[in-house]
Amino acid sequence: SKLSSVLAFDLGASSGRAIVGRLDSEAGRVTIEEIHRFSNDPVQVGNHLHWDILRLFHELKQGILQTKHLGYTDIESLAIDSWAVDFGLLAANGELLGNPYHYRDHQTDSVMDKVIAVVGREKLYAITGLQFLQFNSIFQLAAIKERNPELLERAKTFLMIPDLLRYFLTGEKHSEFTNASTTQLLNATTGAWDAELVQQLGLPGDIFLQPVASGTRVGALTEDLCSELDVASIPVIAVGEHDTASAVVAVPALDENFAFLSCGTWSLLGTETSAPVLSDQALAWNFTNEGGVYGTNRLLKNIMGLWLIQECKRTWDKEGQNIGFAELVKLAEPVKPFQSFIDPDDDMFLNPAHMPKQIQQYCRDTNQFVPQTEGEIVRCILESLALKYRFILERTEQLSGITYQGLHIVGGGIQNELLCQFTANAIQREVWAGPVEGSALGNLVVQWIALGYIANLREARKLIRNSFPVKTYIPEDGAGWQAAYITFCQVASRSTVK
Ligand code: LFR
Repeated sequence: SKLSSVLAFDLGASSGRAIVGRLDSEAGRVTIEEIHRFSNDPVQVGNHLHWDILRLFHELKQGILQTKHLGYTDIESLAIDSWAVDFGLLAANGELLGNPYHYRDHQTDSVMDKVIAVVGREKLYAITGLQFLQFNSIFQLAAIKERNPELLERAKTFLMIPDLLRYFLTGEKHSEFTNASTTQLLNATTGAWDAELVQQLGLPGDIFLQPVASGTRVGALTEDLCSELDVASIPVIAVGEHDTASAVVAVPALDENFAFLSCGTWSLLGTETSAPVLSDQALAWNFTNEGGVYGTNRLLKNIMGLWLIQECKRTWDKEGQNIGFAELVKLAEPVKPFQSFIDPDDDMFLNPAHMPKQIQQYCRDTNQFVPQTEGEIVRCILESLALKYRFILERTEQLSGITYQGLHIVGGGIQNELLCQFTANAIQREVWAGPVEGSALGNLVVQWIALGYIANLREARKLIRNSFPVKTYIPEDGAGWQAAYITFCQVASRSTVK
C-alpha cells in the first residue's frame, strides 16, 4: 500500500529532534523514526541570555542531510515547531539583526507592570485572551524599545523562531498563526494583529506579517540550500508551529472533551475549546487562550514543569555531580513523602542563579522541612508539580463547565513514571500517558492533513490512538494525597497561588 513520508523538526527549550513519519493510509497507521537529536544550549553573553539560532539552523541542515544518508528520498514535505514567544528581527536587506533573546532573559523583569499601566489589565486580556507571563513577546518588545530603541527602528520584519528558521530554509517570510497568538499582540477575536494595541505601545506596526493559517504551504528549500546539501528541494508547510499547539493535536482523545497535560520543560495543562474563554474568572485565574489549528482554542495554564529538575541537574552538573535525569528520579523514590511543598509557579523559580538553593529558601521561608539531599529536593518538586496539576485541573473544569474522567499526558515528561503516578494520585483519577513524541506527531499529522492524506483533526487523533501505546496509571493512596493537597494549598497561598 502507498506510504507517505514527511519530516518534522521539533525544537524544545532543552533539545531538538528531526523525526521522519511514515503514514500507511490503508492500514491507518503511523510509524516514526528519530533521525537526528541535538541539545539546545542557550548562551549567556554579558548581561543577556540568547538562543544559539545559527547552531539550530545548522542542526536543521544536519537533519535534512540525515534523510538523504538514511535513504529517505521520498520526503513529501517538512515543517518546524518550537517553543513560543521568542523572535528575530530582520533588517530591510533581509539579514537577521542581533541574536534572538531567550524568554528567560532578565530584560523583561520589570516591564510587564509598565505595559499593564499603559493598556490596562482588563483591556489587554479582553483583546488578546492571553495569560500574563513576563516573557510574552509584547513585554520583550517593550523591553527592547526601552533599552535598545535603535534595534526596533532598524527592524523591517518580525519573525517568531520557527518563522525565522523557515525563512532561512525557504527565503520566504510568513507569520504562522498559532505561534503569533502567543505574542499577546494578536486580537483573540479577529485573529489579526491588534493595530491599536501595537500603536498604543509605540511599536512599529509594519514589522508584523498577517498570520497564515496552520496547514498552509509556505515555500520550499531554496536552490542554494539544495546545492549546498546536494538534496532535491522539499516543500515546506507551516503546521501548528507553536510546540504546544502541535502537542495538543497529538492528544489521542476519542472524545471531544478532554483535559490534557503537555509535559516537557513546561507543563501546560488545560483543555481544547471552540472559542476563547475571556471571562472575569479566567482573567482572575490568569488562564490563557492560545490559538490552535483548524479553529480550535487552547484554554490552559503554564506550570513551571520539569524546568525545576532540569535546572537542579544543571547546577549539580556544574558542581561536578553528573547524576542522570532518570537516576535523580530514582533517588526521589524512597524519600519520605510529603515533607515539604513549593508553589512551582512562584516567580522566584523562573530563572534563579541556583535552583536547589532557591527551593530550600522557599521551604525555609514557609517554615517547612528544608530538603537537603538530591532525592529530597527532587521528591519535593515532583509532589508539588502533581499537586499543582490537581489545582489547575479543577480550575479548568470550573471554567469549561465540564468534568473530566481522567487526564491525558503527552510529551517527553511521560518517561518520568513517578511523576505520572503522582499525578494520578493527586487528581484521584486515571492518567493516560502517551504519545511521548507529542509535538513532533502533531507536526507530522498536520502536514498529512495539508497534503490531503488525512481528512481532519479527529481522524488524525484516531490514527495516533491506533499507532502508539497509551499507558494507564490508576490512582493510589487517596487519603494521603488529599491531606497533602490541603497542606500544599496552605503553603502555596503565601505565594498567591498563581
Ligand atoms: C512549551 C512552550 C509554552 C510556552 C513556553 C515559552 O514548550 O512553548 O507553550 O509558554 O514554551 O515559549
